[in-house]
Amino acid sequence: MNVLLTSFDPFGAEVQNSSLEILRRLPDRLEGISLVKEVLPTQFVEAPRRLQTLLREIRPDLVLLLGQAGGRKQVHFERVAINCMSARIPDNAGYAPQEIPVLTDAPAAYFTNIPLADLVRHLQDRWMPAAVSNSAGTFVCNCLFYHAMHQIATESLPCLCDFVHIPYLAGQSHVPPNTPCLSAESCVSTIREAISFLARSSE
Ligand code: PCA
Repeated sequence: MNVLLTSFDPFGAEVQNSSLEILRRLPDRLEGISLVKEVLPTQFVEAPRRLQTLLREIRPDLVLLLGQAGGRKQVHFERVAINCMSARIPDNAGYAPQEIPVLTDAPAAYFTNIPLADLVRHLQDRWMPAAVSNSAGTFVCNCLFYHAMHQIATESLPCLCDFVHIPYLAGQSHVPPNTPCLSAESCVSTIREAISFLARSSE
């Protein structure tokens, strides 16, 4: 079984990205499963381009795309990727699309193909800080998620895929006061358990 995990580099005025911190703390092997870890640039054009190549080369059975969502309180497993880009700030290439589709002549949205509710219930039963999110936003994370689901659909790839938003981490630099955050340890445990659960569910 092959698992691909991606994270993003810091963006905007930030010097850290919680998704990158979590990716670094995850092992290369987990219960006999090999984890391929890749850091993608926070760029609308370049990140999906790199992911497209990775999906073709690695042919993963499971892809978890990790990104930071500062201000959220839990690890959020995203339900849906929408065909819209609208950036509040420029990406790391200076590009800030406004109200344009990710792809023309493509569906309005794609749902994740993981067993979302079962996964989140499983994690919550173990007191892990997990929840379903119904919006991945309209910035680079949603764009990457949309491209991944579109490729899986159009190339009929046998691959489970979801986007996971990680809150700020305790001790992360430049976090505004009174902003929710989680410990890196609890985020890592949540992602590890999610990988184990999804690996079992895809057998
Ligand atoms: N979070 C941003 C893009 C990169 C990241 O880590 C987002 O939620 O779109």
